[in-house]
Amino acid sequence: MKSKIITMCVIVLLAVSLLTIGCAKEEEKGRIIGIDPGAGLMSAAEKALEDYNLDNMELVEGSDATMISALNDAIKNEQWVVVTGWTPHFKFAKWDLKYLEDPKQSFGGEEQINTIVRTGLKEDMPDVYTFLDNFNWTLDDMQKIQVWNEEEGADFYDNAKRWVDENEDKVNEWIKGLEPNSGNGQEVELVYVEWASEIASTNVVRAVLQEKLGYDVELTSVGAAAMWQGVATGDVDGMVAAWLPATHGSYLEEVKDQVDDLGANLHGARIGLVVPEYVTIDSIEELNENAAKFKK
Ligand code: PBE
Repeated sequence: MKSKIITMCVIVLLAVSLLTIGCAKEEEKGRIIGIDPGAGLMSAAEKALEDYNLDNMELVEGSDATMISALNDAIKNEQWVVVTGWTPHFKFAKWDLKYLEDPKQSFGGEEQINTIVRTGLKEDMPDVYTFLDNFNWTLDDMQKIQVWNEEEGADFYDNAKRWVDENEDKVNEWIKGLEPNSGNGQEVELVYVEWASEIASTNVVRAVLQEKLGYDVELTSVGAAAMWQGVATGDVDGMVAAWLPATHGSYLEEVKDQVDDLGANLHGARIGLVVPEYVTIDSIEELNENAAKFKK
């Protein structure tokens, strides 16, 4: 009887200590600081974990804002940190950062950002359609507003109006041939996700529609899946935030027959894993063996 009890105790003790070791191991994984789970970038990062067998690393969910605050904290203390990142983004203007090389192309190659509108917009609001079809700008344009948006107390819409004022030639190209202020306060509904890049672009489009063409724009911020669904069902008029071909490729695939794809509004975008310059690895392949340096 006694020996049975002892054996039981030993088994229980062993089980508990094995569990503890297991949990501790989990906690010891290096962290890739991610963003919102609906972002295409997060699926690509999950794919990278598999493609490169990054067993010692884990992907942490958050948002653009929490990713930036983790990056900020690490840089202040010169600690190693790796985040899911993209271009255009103000973080590249603010800090010295680099993309980790991605020889397996888990994050795809060069991306473009497309404008997608609901079917029927062309007939219902031809001027809005024409402007959205014409809207296109550069990496520098978009990054510039993002930097303004980062300033203390910044107002995104004021900054968009400022950009529109300072870039008259470009804006006039987008609205060439359209009657100024002919929108008569008609409502246009745009949808976006609160990524720094899309806050910038969507507010610029809103500024042109309101200040130049006389429409009343309602902006709704949602998750990536709802953004695509909103346009596909016709609940909203459109969005300027479709990262393609890879990042939102699966979202487009689902609804491609239900939306009107107006093509690129920006070329040369990119997604990947980003580290501060002082982090002395260059490739995603090196993350696993250095996982311990990317702990919390
Ligand atoms: N992003 C910014 C988005 C698209 C725009 C790269 C975070 C994404 O991953 O879905």
